[in-house]
Amino acid sequence: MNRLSQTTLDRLGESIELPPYDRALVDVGIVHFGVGNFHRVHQAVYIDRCLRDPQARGWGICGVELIDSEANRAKADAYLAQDRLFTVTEFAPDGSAVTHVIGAMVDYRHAPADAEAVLAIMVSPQTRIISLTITEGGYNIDETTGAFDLTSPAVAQDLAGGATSTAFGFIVEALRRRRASGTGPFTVMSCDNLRHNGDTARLAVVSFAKALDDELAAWIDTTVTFPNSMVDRIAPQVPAAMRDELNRRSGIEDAVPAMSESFMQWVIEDRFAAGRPPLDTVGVEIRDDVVAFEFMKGRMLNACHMLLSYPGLLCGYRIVHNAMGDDRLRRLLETFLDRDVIPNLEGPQGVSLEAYKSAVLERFANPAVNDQLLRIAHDGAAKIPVFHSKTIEMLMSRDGDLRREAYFLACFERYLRGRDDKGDSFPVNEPRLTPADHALLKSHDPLALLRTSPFEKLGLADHPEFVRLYSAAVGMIDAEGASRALDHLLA
Ligand code: CS2
Repeated sequence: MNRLSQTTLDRLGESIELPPYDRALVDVGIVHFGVGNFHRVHQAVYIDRCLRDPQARGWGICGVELIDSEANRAKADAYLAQDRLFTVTEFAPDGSAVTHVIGAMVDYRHAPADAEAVLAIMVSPQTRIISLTITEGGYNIDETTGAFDLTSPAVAQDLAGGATSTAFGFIVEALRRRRASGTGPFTVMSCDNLRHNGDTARLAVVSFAKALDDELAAWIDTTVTFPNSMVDRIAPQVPAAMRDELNRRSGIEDAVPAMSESFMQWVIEDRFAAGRPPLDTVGVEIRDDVVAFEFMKGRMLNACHMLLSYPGLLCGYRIVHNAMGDDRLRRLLETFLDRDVIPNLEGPQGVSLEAYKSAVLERFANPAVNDQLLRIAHDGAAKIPVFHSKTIEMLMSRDGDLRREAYFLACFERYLRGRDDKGDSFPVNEPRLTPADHALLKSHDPLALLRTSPFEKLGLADHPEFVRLYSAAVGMIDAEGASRALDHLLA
């Protein structure tokens, strides 16, 4: 097996797609925070394609990881040892797979060890975009007030001095220096899967700056741009066994291989303060109506992912396509889309929601991707309100059929106990739930979940019909299991 590095590239097998450009000629134009699987199979792949255009060689990526953990230090060492190259293996629904070596990341910094160097790169006039995949919770927005939370420990620490443990600290300090030196603004491009990701990034960055310097905040607000975007590609986790399997398949020894489905999509507003790579030439859709795409994806794809994961886990499944192979779960998703979502959703112009639905279900059923239900289930208390609240709200206001949403939340409540119908256990990871929420969940209140902080504002506990359906679903799951409860729901 060939160890991945710049010097071994010409020895890799013929079936491997290599970067067809000279990486030595590529300069950093984008500093990216959060080099996780999703970034590597999405933005990095699109930029890799852009770099084939000789005019676009100024758009290489400098990856930055903020969190100081052993895993991240190991990752930094791995990237260094393999010249910041990594493989992405894409699996099509027919089982065929292609491995690409992605060359777009030409620099990589582990911020805790290298903060000044990161700032120096961000301040360079060559750097024109700062992009982010720092997760939904990473924007530090207080769910109740909708405001940026200045009191969270990392933010408070950055505000107190140094400003180099959060992305906001780095961005605002870099902008302060750029303004002082007359270098001018850059674009802040969020690639996280949240509603109005650009507006959210603006809120976070401008609020952080305001807490330090009003004038700087006003300058940022008027000169920096924050395009909204819809990003989409399923990127499963890569546990050690899968890593070995990917390497065996490619014949390349990559310490950090990534994998994905073959599908990918990126729709973004054309708001770039200092230019952009030729994204439109590599399949990125540049449009003004990004919000319509966000809603479609969130309420259909992500909502269905969640709707598959909790009932699926309780029924004993762990892998997405296996759960999709259960005709009842597939029907649950289809009925949910047909009856609860599509009639209450306006899609983007020129896009058929029916076709989108079929594509989503086909993607979930792709047996080569092996995506994990637990990956999707993770942080449900934060994600469910984002992806399901609009549908619930609309069903409530139109006297719609709330049975599927009630069953879904009942399954989520039972999932929190970490045991499936057969008594097998699984890990539960819910960082959004507070100690008070956990105390409530342990109480004897049958509607405890509906009263926890993430769900409270949906008003579910005050809706008699929802309460009736939810209580019945919980009772049925307790008595006969989630699988039998699903039979009843579909009958
Ligand atoms: C998943 C997403 O974590 C989740 O909730 O639904 O990660 C999903 O795979 C991506 O949004 C696909 O683009």
